[in-house]
Amino acid sequence: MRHFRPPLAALVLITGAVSYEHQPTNATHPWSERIDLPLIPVAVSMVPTTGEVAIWAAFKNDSFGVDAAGVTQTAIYNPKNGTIAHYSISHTEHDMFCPGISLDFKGRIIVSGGDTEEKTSIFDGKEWKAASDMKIPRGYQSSTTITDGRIFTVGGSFSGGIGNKDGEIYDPEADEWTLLPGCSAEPMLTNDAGGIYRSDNHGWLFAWSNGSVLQAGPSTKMHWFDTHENGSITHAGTRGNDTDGMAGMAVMYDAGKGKILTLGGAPSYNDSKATSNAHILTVHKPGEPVLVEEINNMHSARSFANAVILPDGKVFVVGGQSYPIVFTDANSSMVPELWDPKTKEFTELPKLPTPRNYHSSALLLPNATVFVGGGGLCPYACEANHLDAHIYTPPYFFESDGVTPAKRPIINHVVNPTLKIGQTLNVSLSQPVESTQKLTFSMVRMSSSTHTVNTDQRRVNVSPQAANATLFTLGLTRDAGVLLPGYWHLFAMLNGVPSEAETILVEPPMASQ
Ligand SMILES: *[C@@H]1O[C@H](CO)[C@@H](O)[C@H](O)[C@H]1NC(C)=O
Ligand SMILES: *[C@@H]1O[C@H](CO)[C@@H](O)[C@H](O)[C@H]1NC(C)=O
Ligand SMILES: *[C@@H]1O[C@H](CO)[C@@H](O)[C@H](O)[C@H]1NC(C)=O
Ligand SMILES: *[C@@H]1O[C@H](CO)[C@@H](O)[C@H](O)[C@H]1NC(C)=O
Ligand SMILES: *[C@@H]1O[C@H](CO)[C@@H](O)[C@H](O)[C@H]1NC(C)=O
Ligand SMILES: *[C@@H]1O[C@H](CO)[C@@H](O)[C@H](O)[C@H]1NC(C)=O
Ligand SMILES: *[C@@H]1O[C@H](CO)[C@@H](O)[C@H](O)[C@H]1NC(C)=O
Ligand SMILES: *[C@@H]1O[C@H](CO)[C@@H](O)[C@H](O)[C@H]1NC(C)=O
Ligand SMILES: *[C@@H]1O[C@H](CO)[C@@H](O)[C@H](O)[C@H]1NC(C)=O
Ligand SMILES: *[C@@H]1O[C@H](CO)[C@@H](O)[C@H](O)[C@H]1NC(C)=O
Ligand SMILES: CC(=O)N[C@H]1CO[C@H](CO)[C@@H](O)[C@@H]1O
Repeated sequence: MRHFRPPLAALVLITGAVSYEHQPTNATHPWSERIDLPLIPVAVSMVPTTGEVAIWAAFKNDSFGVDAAGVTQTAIYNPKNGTIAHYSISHTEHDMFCPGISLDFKGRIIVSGGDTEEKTSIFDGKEWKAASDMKIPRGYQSSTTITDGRIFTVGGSFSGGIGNKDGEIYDPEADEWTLLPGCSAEPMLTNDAGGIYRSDNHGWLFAWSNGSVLQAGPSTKMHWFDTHENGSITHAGTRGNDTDGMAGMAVMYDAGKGKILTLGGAPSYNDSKATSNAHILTVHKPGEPVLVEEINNMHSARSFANAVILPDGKVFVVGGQSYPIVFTDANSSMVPELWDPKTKEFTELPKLPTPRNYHSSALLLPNATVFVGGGGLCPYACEANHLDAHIYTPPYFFESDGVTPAKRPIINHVVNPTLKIGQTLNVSLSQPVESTQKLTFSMVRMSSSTHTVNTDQRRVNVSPQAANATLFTLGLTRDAGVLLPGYWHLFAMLNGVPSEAETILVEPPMASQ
């Protein structure tokens, strides 16, 4: 595993290795001690090629504003040994606060727009590079990698002027953005009290089969974007009786079955009452109406919260405010919840040590724990700044007494960690599986998180065929709309206890892309 060693000419290392030891946790105290960070983790992303976590804020560590020079404060966190290195990035001339983020099929982090509204930057695991400008400058847009490996984006009136933030698509191999005039942002506008400046923000985008992208929210009206030629839009139905869910959450927890869980959000971005609404969406073919099922609400109403899909398919919901007011910790929802796809019910979890609201982030780590950090980054000095994170240890790590560490399976070897769509995956475990034990596998796509948006995250259930007690063949879908190109975590689960992840690269269907 390579360590991050950027060329000194391009980056300024501010603080070097700071290391943290972690005390043991248990089911009633699942939070690590506070990890102090040199900046607010407003945006976080797995670095697929190194297993580290890239973190960034704005041109300042704890505040934002007009940044003519285009600087970004970043850090690289190594979850294996707790090392944190802090860099100031200026050579890309891109203040990457409030961007679209997507991980591509080479493990690169593609960051578009935000404070420096037209810029694109790419982190390849070693260094940040400047890429082509977008055709339409934007901030608060969402972007998603699609089936052929290109990246679609739409919306984003937070910066670069208000309105007309139609879709465009980025080819990372050609380093080229192309407008999709048929993918207007108009149909996805919410009725936000803040007007269009707010109403095209943070789209809930899900790449699906054949170059399609479902926009499942935050507007109650849902749409299909088709990215072929000049692009087109088809209405996909209304999200039941839900309200507009600005700064709510949507996660594809079972991509093989087209299942999406949508949660909370509020009719308006700021100064609005959040909901605790929960829905299951079922996606069929591109262009077809999406099936909507209203389920029992969350225990808490939440805007500016985060939802993280765990290896076992449960969804960890953390932070947010019942009455969202940006840059405050008022009305914080301090009790996280765990949603079970089998019962479709939420269970409350031990309380958060720190509020995690506007500008917080959350990310599944390769060892099946969850990074939860940030909040604040006000344009002025404020009390809601949280230059820290905690690691959450889910209940599956403990026996039923809640204290004894559960025995984790160990993936010994993956025969073919780089695979093309349609191939099988051959995996061996370190210990034979007994007939009384239940072995399952899942793949969770490596992901990124900022402003409640994580379009990279999704999960696929994988059923094993046993060759013998240690060797298994995993049959995978042929649909790149389900098994989206890019880097994935592979987890083995023995009686529900996950292994550490092995890294799998799913290459896009066409070799040229
Ligand atoms: C943490 O791991 C990285 C990568 O393996 C290594 O370069 C670094 O020196 C380690 N830091 C500490 C404090 O052990
Ligand atoms: C659980 O962990 C907390 C915090 O480390 C500790 O105070 C408590 O004693 C532990 N509980 C048990 C039953 O071990
Ligand atoms: C960011 O924090 C570091 C210390 O962690 C400090 O040296 C640096 O000056 C800060 N930079 C800005 C722009 O806030
Ligand atoms: C997982 O990694 C985090 C971050 O280093 C650490 O705090 C935690 O103890 C680890 N937990 C397990 C169960 O491996
Ligand atoms: C993919 O979408 C395009 C454009 O909508 C359509 O012409 C084509 O038939 C679709 N292909 C498949 C395999 O569905
Ligand atoms: C795409 O749009 C351009 C410019 O409006 C037009 O000339 C072209 O014919 C369109 N292509 C298709 C396939 O509709
Ligand atoms: C909307 O609410 C009505 C009345 O409560 C209910 O009958 C209907 O099933 C709901 N629609 C959805 C899609 O849940
Ligand atoms: C958010 O709402 C509060 C309460 O009305 C108001 O004081 C504040 O200025 C608003 N902030 C923004 C950025 O709209
Ligand atoms: C995986 O194992 C199956 C069954 O043993 C075999 O047919 C296949 O060739 C193997 N694939 C790879 C990539 O090793
Ligand atoms: C399973 O098969 C592999 C390949 O033939 C072999 O190396 C391994 O020892 C076998 N494991 C068991 C438990 O039989
Ligand atoms: C809707 C709601 O709960 N609003 C509360 C938010 O917090 C402020 C300050 O504590 C209260 O005054 C509101 O009632």
